[in-house]
Amino acid sequence: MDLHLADEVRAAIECGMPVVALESTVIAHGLPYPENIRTAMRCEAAIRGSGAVPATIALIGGEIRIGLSAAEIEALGSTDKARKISQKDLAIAAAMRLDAATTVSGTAALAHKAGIRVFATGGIGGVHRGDGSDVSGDLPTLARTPITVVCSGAKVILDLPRTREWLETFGVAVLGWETDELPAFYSRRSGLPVDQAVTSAAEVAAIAMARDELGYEAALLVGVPVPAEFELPREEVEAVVSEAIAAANEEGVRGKALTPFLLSRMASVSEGRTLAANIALLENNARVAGKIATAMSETA
Ligand code: PSU
Ligand code: MN
Repeated sequence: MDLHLADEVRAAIECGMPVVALESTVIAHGLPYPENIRTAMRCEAAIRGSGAVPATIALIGGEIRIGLSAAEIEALGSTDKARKISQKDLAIAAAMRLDAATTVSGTAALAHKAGIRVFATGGIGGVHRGDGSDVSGDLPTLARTPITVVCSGAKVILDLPRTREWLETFGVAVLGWETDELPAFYSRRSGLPVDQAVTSAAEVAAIAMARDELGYEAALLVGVPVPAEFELPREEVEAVVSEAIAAANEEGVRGKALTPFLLSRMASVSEGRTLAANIALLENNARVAGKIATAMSETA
């Protein structure tokens, strides 16, 4: 299966220049139009501002694309036809020549295969609330993919303590960017510990390289808190989440439709404040990921 790398991304990988992968599910299913397109472009700009090359990943007509043009991002953000796919669906989407947006799971797998070492997103998937039978495909992919994922923790619609335990059990090391707690997406703190607080991109790069030298195959997760001015208080978030989950139960929304449903419901209930926080943390995570990728290529 060929990976189609954008020229700029291919050149950067070949010369050991820093590259940061971005997912496309957040564009196609996570944010409303037109904020999705604007945010995707701002994340790319933030990565460039940190000295790295952005590579947004998606499938177009079944072709695995590592690095999209602005026009391709625009197209992906304007259609509701792109399927949301995780790692398990990659073969299906490629063989069936589908247009598809990759989740954290699908993006991490493809980025690693392309030789990209850092990936930025908003919040990873995890163990959903309730009986725990809905567990995101993001988690098992992270447990077997040696890449560095920069995020603001897991999405707050999830059962965060169980998601944290899952990462512990399956050996995904969790770092806190200037914090000793795993961020809680819209909120800076979760009360859940990280394995190590870090204060610089060089520290993350050193840990990632030590992981590689040890031949350890799991991802390194870097939790970056949402910028303080966009933070929502946890109690307010809980109220919004409960409302959204109740609505999902009432409407019988399940499976992969659940996360997009909850995100959009919360945005309307909070009058756009969850959306503003989501956009701010995505852009900030992209900026931090760019710094980490730059530190990695300086020390490689
Ligand atoms: N983070 C965001 N918005 C999103 C997502 C993450 O800020 O829309 C997406 C990611 O692509 C993640 C997916 O992989 O939600 C998880 O969905 P699920 O629970 O169905 O695995
Ligand atoms: Mn899910």
